Amino acid sequence: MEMTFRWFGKELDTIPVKYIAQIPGVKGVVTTICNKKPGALWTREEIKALKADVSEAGLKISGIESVNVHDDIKAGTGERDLYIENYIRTLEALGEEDIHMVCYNFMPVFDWTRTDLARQLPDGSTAMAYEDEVVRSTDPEKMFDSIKNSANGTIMPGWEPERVTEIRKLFDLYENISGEDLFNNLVYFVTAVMPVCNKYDIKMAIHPDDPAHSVFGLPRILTDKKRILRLMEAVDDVHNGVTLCTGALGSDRSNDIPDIIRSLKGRIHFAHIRNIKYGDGRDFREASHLSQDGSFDMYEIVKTLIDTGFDGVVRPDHGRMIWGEKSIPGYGLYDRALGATYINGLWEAVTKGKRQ
Ligand SMILES: [Mn+2]
Repeated sequence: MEMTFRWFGKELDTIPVKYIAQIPGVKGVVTTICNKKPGALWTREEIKALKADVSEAGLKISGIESVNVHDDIKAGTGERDLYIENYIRTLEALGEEDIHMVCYNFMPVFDWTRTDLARQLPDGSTAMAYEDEVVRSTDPEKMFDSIKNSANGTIMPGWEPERVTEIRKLFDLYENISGEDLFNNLVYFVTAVMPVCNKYDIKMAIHPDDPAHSVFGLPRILTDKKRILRLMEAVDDVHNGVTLCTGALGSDRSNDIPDIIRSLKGRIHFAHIRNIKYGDGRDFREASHLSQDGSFDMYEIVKTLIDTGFDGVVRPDHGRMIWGEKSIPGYGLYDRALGATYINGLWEAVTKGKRQ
């Protein structure tokens, strides 16, 4: 297991990368070229510069989160082959620079959705939350506004304010796209990138949909075990793998995460480990990583990853905002560092327990 931390690069992130190097057990970062538009080509020079920023702190790039997929690929328009060609050339550049894991998602329009970026908790910390009723009673443009206004002055990756002008156009693009179309477009994309992934041993790790159900009427295709396995079988190559995001999958409370981990044995290349606390219906809020603070059995999740031989990249996922920190919501230093330390503790305990 390689414990890592997500870092949004020196221009966007509030956290200096050298602070990340001080978290016990963290060996690398998962990062991206900030301000890179989906579909744009990444050059080797840009990747080299990113690597230099990270290695200055004594860390390595353990993977890319994310190389975003252009909506023309997701919607399967006539332009998609052009953007797929750029994606292949970007993977080639990453492979040449010795980077072997790429996280991406196939969610239309939005990367992820929350209705509250700073829900006040009884101990004075704040956490992101999702309320289904709010999504049902608002529209996507209002959503952009409210996110912009509550992001602590930071730019939320995936919710860049300039995207709001494209929103209507994007919704039109998906108007006649069914879940089945979206799935077929995903298979088309994955099939097209497999040769370059095989050549450079790049493990593609698709992030499940967050939350694990449709928002604003948009199709969702990676929400449960059956649907993820369908993708694994459609392109049966180890380089076609998954980011096991406990929070995203767990947002549907009928998902049994240890069971999903077991069924994806050998195909999980990246693990996002975090905890959420269920409210009514589909509502939830994010919690500290600790089992007792949320709805998941974190020991069981870590144990199942170890039992199934998982040996990939791990990172703590979203944290609360604590100790007065102001950062990109979900991506502060302190609570995620506590999460990394807790996960490392679970990992050591399970591993040593197995030896006895
Ligand atoms: Mn995640």
